[in-house]
Amino acid sequence: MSDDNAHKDGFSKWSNKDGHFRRQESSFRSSIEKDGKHQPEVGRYHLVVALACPWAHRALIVRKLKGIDQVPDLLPVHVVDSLLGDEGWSFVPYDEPKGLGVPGTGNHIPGHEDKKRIRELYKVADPEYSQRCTVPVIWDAKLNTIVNNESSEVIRNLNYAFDELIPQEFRGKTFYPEASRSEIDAFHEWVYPNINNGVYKCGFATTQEAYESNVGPLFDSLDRVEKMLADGRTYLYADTLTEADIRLYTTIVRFDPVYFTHFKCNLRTIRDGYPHINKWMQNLYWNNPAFKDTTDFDSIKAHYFQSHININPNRIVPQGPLPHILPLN
Ligand SMILES: N[C@@H](CCC(=O)N[C@@H](CS)C(=O)NCC(=O)O)C(=O)O
Repeated sequence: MSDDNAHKDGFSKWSNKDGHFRRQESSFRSSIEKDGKHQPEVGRYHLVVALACPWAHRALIVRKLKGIDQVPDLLPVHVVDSLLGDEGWSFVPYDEPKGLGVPGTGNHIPGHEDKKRIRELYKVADPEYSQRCTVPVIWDAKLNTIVNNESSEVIRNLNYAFDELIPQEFRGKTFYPEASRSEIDAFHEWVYPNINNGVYKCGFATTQEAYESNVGPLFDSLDRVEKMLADGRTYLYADTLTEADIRLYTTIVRFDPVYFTHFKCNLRTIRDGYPHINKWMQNLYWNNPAFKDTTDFDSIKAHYFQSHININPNRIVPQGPLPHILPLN
């Protein structure tokens, strides 16, 4: 375990001695590919997510956009409980499938019905593993191991991993188009640290200095995205949906319901302060089921407000903002 993650469990221990939150490096970095260790196959792979988690949410969106959800047993989803406790994420029965292909009773990976927590699965994959046990996870049931637990790589892999097994219309479809790669990569360079992870750096800061040094760059970066979208474009790049949209969406859709209050990201809301970002988000949510069907506001709110007891000791989940996302007009 690196110094950055010296504290194993408990959200009160998420920050370093200097009060700054630092996210750990993901450990499992393989991919599903033909002729590789993890070959594409029906009935072999599983996706473990928390509906609240913005990183796991990326994978759920791409799974649906690629039509992977349309092939039974190609990549079934296992949803963990919304509460992240001291022991990490737990597997619990989840009775509302929400169009995710989630089994109605129980959520365990076949063969691992005895596992109560995600950390037990990580131990199967690597008995020496001692870092935080995060979602998303792509699980290989044949080799009994984790293929990948880094969302940015999972979503790239899903672009092509199952292309021979999914319906024809989805084959070859990519959210990382060759012609826009340098622009998309450059976008991630400032959006990941300042926005995607930036909200966490504000929320998990344990000193005034740490908070203040992150809240400015967060809103400066939102201002920058707002300017990009001011020409009325539907998508960030190339007139088409790319991973830049997907990765930004999962943070923005959580912003007003959670980050604004819970993480103290409260200089402006998206709905009142960023009309172009708001419109871009509304369009994705209301016009594309891959976004709407995978966005579970109840789970999102329950997770953040109830799990981080150092931030919200009484675990009260606020009712608003209502509606959680404004209708398109
Ligand atoms: N870099 C990872 C980050 C994933 C991550 O941090 N997930 C959080 C949930 S939002 C998690 O599972 N945390 C569990 C824990 O810290 O115990 C990715 O993008 O996949």
